[in-house]
Amino acid sequence: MEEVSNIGRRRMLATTGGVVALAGLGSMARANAAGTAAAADAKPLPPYTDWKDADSVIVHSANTIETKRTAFGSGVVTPSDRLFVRNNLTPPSADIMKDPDGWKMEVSGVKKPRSFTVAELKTLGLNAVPMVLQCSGNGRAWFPHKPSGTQWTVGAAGCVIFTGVPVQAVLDAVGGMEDGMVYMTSTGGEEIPAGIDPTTVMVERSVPLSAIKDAILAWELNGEQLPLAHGGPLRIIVPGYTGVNSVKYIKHLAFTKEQSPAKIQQTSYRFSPVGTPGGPQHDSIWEMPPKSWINYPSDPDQTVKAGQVQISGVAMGGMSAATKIEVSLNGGKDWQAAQFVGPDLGPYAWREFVLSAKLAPGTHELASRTANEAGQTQPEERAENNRGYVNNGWRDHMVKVTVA
Ligand SMILES: Nc1nc2c(c(=O)[nH]1)N[C@H]1C(S)=C(S)[C@@H](COP(=O)(O)O)O[C@H]1N2
Ligand SMILES: [Mo]
Repeated sequence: MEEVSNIGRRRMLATTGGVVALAGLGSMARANAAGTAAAADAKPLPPYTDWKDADSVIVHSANTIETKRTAFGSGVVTPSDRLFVRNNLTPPSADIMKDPDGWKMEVSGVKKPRSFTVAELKTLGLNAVPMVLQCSGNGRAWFPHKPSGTQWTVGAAGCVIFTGVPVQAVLDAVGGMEDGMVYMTSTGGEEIPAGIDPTTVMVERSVPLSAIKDAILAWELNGEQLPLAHGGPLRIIVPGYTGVNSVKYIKHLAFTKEQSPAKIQQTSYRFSPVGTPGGPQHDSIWEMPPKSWINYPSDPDQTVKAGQVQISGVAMGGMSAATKIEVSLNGGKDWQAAQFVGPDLGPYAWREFVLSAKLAPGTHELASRTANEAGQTQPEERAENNRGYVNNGWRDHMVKVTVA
């Protein structure tokens, strides 16, 4: 914890000093490369994630693991062993993965309430959804007021393919929902420690019923058994919404009149003014806005060779497809169209993009900005909010590169 907050302080100092862009990431990468002290501080992967590629991730804590900006790779799909991990509380025991098909989920707020095993769900329908999974706090490291929480830069996000049964097919199997319901509420399967008011810790999230349209209950990630770290045996996936709404190890799917009374619904994940704690009166963090960032070049310890450079990154549209992508070579003064490359995996996936540009020796501030089919654009500045959610400002995501 101490180490994280020190990095946070360094990052903030660098930012107020006017070195925007990669200042934070740079100090962290340099600290790791330079000091044996920092290297000794590098945390090991926690056991439930020991299959991850250690070189591709930053372990912030046992429950928060970030993909390095340089490790997204050049394929549109983020490899599972590089995908970020985020748990709000200790994940369930690995024992729940011994018989994944036997995992049970209760369904309520419907005409014929009942429970389903994963094996039963597998008979009801099948769909695969390529989508960006992104933590609400991705980009928090750049908020100048230093909100509490993990200091993610870009790596609490990945584009992955989840496979499972459409929620609508499950609803059809139980005769539809009861009248008057307003939310779909999912409960995580973590064990709540005895003696604690469950609402203060349980992961239970409500989303509007419109989210049902493309939601699935997933048992597969990138074509393989959904691992415990990512919510196996069963997880709800709400495409286009921030990560917290895709509840892992789901044990209860309810259609409800009210939002969950859990703290994680009522006061956390709320868009409140800086200095004001979140509450039910503030907007819930649900739908994601459009966002893009450059992944290459982005390594502050790497000098780029002068000449033709393939500037590349990812662009997501949020609730609709990313349809436009522009890159600036001079800190946002001038913009030019970049090209989408690689497969288009649908509205919820990100697109890779490239701009081939000639870079002269010196330092360059490279930025990208996107827009989606619905006409929403990626803004220059982050939208300030108390807990540092949904940062999509292109200025924060800009990279400063040295070309020699
Ligand atoms: N049951 C449960 N579901 C959860 C969480 C959790 O702590 N418990 N964390 C949420 C948050 S905040 C995020 S960003 C995503 C992260 O998904 P991942 O760990 O598969 O990357 O899971 C969400 N679903
Ligand atoms: Mo998150």
